[in-house]
Amino acid sequence: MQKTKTLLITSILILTSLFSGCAPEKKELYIYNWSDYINESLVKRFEDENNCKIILDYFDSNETMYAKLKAGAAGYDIVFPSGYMVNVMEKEGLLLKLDHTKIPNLKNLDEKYTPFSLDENQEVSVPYMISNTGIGYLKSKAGDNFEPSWNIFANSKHRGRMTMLNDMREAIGAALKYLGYSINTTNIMELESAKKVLIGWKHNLAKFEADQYKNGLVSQEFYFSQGYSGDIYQVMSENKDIGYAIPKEGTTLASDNMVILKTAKNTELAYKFINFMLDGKVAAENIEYIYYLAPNKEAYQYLSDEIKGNPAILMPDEILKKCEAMSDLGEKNELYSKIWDEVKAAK
Ligand code: SPD
Repeated sequence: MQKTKTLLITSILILTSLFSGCAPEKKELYIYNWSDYINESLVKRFEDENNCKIILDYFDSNETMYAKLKAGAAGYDIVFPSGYMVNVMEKEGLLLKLDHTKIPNLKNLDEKYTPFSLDENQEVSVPYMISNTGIGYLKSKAGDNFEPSWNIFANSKHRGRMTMLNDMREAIGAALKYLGYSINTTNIMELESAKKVLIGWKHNLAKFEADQYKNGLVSQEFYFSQGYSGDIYQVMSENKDIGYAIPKEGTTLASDNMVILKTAKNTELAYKFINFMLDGKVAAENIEYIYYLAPNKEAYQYLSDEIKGNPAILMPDEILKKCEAMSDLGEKNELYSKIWDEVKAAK
């Protein structure tokens, strides 16, 4: 009788603790990424396989993300900066030095693209996606003889119907490319010329914006938008009139990367997540969904013909030659910030 009573009390205690919130809580992983930059079914799969919860937060430029972290935003485990921003964050001591034994799928990385990441040996970052920047446009507005050039933004006929990225390196970079200069120049004369061009273009823009512009193309509010390759391809199925082109003057190439912050609370889970994203099949599913290129040799065999034949994703050499990767300009970065402030303030 005593035994039955003890068993009953123990069972009641177990049940009470389960329903009173004492059950072990799920581990959490906080990820800070660009918007529309991950296949969320993969996030769900990782959560299920690892019995954890992923909390996603989004940014629209490297500078916004960096400013938020510097202003004290804590709690993120994994962040997705572009190559030049990895350098900046590394110099500031924000990044965890990576233990490669915890990321065996690093072997899948495609060495053709790893130099673009600027951290070629993955000391603090792992390449995630390669993208280029171009012009998303409405074919019906561009006409049959459209010759893609950054100078489309000088065309006052489309005033108020065009946007450029709210991203200082991308917007100034477009003006520099138009003038035939490097997107990494620190030459004051070249930067001043680019500023004048960009202010001229600004008069015809609806706005500088880096997130919703693609929906403006779908709704036909915007006719021409400077945009990221995959973002434009993501919305093409919603409006067949949308095209994407790389301007004849050339453009920027970005390698966005996964990093673990030194302040991360759950580094083990962060390593697991990075390794998961580097799995060949997972990377292929991600590419198919977001239309960017994961530089992953194992993934290519699983890609559809549509993706394989898309020159904005698996870029042929003649397109790659037109692209330039952004460097970290160190203290000279200030030159760009100053020009960007002047462009923003210009009437
Ligand atoms: N929606 C995701 C866009 C990310 C593209 N890469 C950003 C590169 C910035 N130079």
